[in-house]
Amino acid sequence: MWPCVEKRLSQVYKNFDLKHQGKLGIRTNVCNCVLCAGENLALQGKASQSSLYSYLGDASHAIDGNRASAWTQASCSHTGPDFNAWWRLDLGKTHKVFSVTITNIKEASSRLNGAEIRIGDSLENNGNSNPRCAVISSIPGGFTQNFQCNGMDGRYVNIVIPGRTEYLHVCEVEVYGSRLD
Ligand SMILES: [Ca+2]
Repeated sequence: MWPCVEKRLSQVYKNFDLKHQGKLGIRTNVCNCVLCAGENLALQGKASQSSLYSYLGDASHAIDGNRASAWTQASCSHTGPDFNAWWRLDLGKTHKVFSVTITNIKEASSRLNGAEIRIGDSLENNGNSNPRCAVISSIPGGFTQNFQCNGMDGRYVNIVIPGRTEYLHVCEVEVYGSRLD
């Protein structure tokens, strides 16, 4: 079902068993860590957002493979001041998502505080009603943070700032997971 992950897991089991035979508890931790890995699915997806602040903030800039985090580098997405502002990644088909990595903008980084990562197959409410992977409490300006989603199934990965009017900008969104087929 997940050939890439299974291959990686079997290799870790093999390597780890050679060094630590019988220490199953530690082995489990190693496997959990490996489940975070995989290819960045976002690079093959399509991005959209609730509105466009300026051409410098196109939604696709959050999946251009570049974590550059200064606004003038034109590698961040940027909506206008929307109520429930959102950014959405369409993976084309349902995937199993293990983690999402987000790079925050250098300037005005606190705008992302309280944003939610939502993953699922529905476009109801622009995808913002899909199951929640995580709430972003805060990411310092220019920094990157990883959020574990533990194998949530979904075609859409949303970032939404619920309940207030705010600009939403993200400089890179990386989605690690596996295809389901
Ligand atoms: Ca970028």
